[in-house]
Amino acid sequence: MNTRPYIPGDETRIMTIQRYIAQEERMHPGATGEFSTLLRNLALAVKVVSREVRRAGLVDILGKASTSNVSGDEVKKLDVFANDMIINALESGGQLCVMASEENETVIPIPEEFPCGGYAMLFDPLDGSSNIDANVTIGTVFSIFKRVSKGVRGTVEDVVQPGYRQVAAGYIMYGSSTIMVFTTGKGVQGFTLDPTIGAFLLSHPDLTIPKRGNIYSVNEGNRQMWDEGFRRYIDYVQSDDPATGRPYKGRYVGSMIADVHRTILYGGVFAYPGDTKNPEGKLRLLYEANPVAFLVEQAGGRATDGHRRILDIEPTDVHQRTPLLLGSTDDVLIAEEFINGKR
Ligand code: P6P
Repeated sequence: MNTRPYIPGDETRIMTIQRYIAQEERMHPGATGEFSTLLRNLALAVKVVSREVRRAGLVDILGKASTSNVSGDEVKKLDVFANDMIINALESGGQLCVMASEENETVIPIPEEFPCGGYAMLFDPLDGSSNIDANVTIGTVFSIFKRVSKGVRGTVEDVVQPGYRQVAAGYIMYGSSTIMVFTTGKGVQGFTLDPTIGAFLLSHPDLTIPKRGNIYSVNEGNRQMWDEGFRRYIDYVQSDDPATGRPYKGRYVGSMIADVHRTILYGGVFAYPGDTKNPEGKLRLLYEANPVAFLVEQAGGRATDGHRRILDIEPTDVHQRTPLLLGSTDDVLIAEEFINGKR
């Protein structure tokens, strides 16, 4: 398969996301094309979201939508636009039986007038939205399961599934460029949007996370509320030991997708641990931790809650939270040793 990345100047060797998905599909004789159509429709929806994010400062789409979501977070107009855009682009395609979104308290049924498909999708339409007005990188996160319910329409059972059952997951990061990074269980591919032709082009084939890095990424403002073991881990990465690349660099954007993307590219660790105020941490299991955990594992890294694999957690609620520790395998294992009192 031609996986040579798009090389600026070599305009003849581009691999678009459509071609990539079609090639993948041809490698699966039983493929129905349903999944490929779903990813293509999602790619279209996020291209529109990217356009709105890029011009948000120019049109009156910033500011508050004077509503708040199930988490009680202030919802900004761009969140609402992204949520509606994705729902409208995907509900009529016939690939999904149900959706769930961070912005919706209950699951989003497929309207009666549209066919019910074989997949369920969860998404956070605009993760990091508190950074929108500051023009800081934000992102869309998605997680896709095969349908498990047997009725006429999809149900909450189709979205409340453990992460190891995901068939695909990914994020679209609206940063200095718009990049769509996703996995279907066969490695991690990154596609960069070329706005001059409106196509996502393969730019990061087979993304692989370094076995160990020298960057740690956590909100140190929560230090006083951390468990003792995690506090000692941060002391460890901040102490001087050139042989192990310490002290590590501290990098924290406050938009999970930006911090996770950097961690996949450069290595190290990203963490949002539980603390005395939020024992389950802040991040959502189903549409934040699960998709990034699937990606990080597919890139050769590790993702746990400090004690068990994120993808093995059996969920009970669409909006449940989980502590999250992910990144280079060696770094996450060392952090777990501190958390579990072995160091
Ligand atoms: P804090 C953004 O609001 C978000 O959900 C994630 O994208 C990000 O990693 C986290 O919250 C940041 O939380 O408490 O550090 O501001």
